[in-house]
Amino acid sequence: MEQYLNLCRHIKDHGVMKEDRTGTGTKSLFGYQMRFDLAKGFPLLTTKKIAFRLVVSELLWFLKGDTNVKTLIEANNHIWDEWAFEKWVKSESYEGPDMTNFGIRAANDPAFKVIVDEQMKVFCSNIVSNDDFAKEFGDLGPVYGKQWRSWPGKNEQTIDQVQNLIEQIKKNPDSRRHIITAWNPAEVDDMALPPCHTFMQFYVVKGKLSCQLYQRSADVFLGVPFNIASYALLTHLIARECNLEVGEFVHTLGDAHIYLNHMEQVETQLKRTPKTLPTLLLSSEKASIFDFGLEDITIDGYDPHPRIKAPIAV
Ligand code: THF
Repeated sequence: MEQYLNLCRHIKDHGVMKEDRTGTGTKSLFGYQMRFDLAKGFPLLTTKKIAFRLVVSELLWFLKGDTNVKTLIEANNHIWDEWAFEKWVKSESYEGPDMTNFGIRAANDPAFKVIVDEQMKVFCSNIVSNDDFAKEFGDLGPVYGKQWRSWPGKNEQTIDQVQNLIEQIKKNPDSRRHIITAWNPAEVDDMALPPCHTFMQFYVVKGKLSCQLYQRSADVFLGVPFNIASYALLTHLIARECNLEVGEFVHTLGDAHIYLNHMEQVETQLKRTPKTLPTLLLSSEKASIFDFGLEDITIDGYDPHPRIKAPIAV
């Protein structure tokens, strides 16, 4: 995973200070590309520990067309909580302490973070125990799952981009139209967060399936290691379903940034030496990519350096 460390170094050396929506501040640059040969091991970062089960449960959540955080929270995956929580604390139903700009305030004020964490616990337990609450506040709007599996088309019909993609790869591998887009301009304003990984294209040559992702906004320390693993996994799953070997994952970034409150963590990581990449194991029992469960996807030989904590920008 030298590619990832090179990206960090490149932003450190050539990035420009840039303000952002979250108020955290970033060092940023525009346009960068990494390539991962998936035959050479599964690209799960080894210079810090990544919780692979969170990558898997998030991808399966997208693939099932789900947009409600209830499913993730029940799988003990909390990486999307903040965006649903934000809807709740801005609503009439919320009666707790003032949560205006809770993300940036919690990052700067440990006492306030304790209060946010308390309210977040209340939120998560309401989501799990109360179906009406989960329907109203757990849904993130028409985010990835909706656009991937049921993009609103003509005459009330919906388009299943993932199913269509698989069919087309099988029927017409040489096609230059193997595309899935999550960026739906008509619906972006209704999403809790507009998609960061916006557009992907698949490519088949010599029996190998490659995938390129265009990511408009890349949180290099927290998000990018997840995003690499997620799309590498998706490529493996689709290749398996189409009887192809895996080729490359090409990761193209738009605004590639390191949040200023992640700089120290990035430095720590740059001092570490990458280890051997793990291997992905997929169950051979499931016929369709849509039937895969958490237990069907595992990683073998993953021996990373320890976890490095960092606050998420909301
Ligand atoms: N917002 C921001 N600011 N960055 C992102 O990377 C991001 N995402 C998704 C949506 N909004 C985003 C969410 N993806 C973590 C990882 C991925 C996320 C969100 C959060 C995270 O906090 N990871 C911790 C571990 C968390 C845990 O163990 O629960 C880590 O240390 O890796 C980009 O798609």
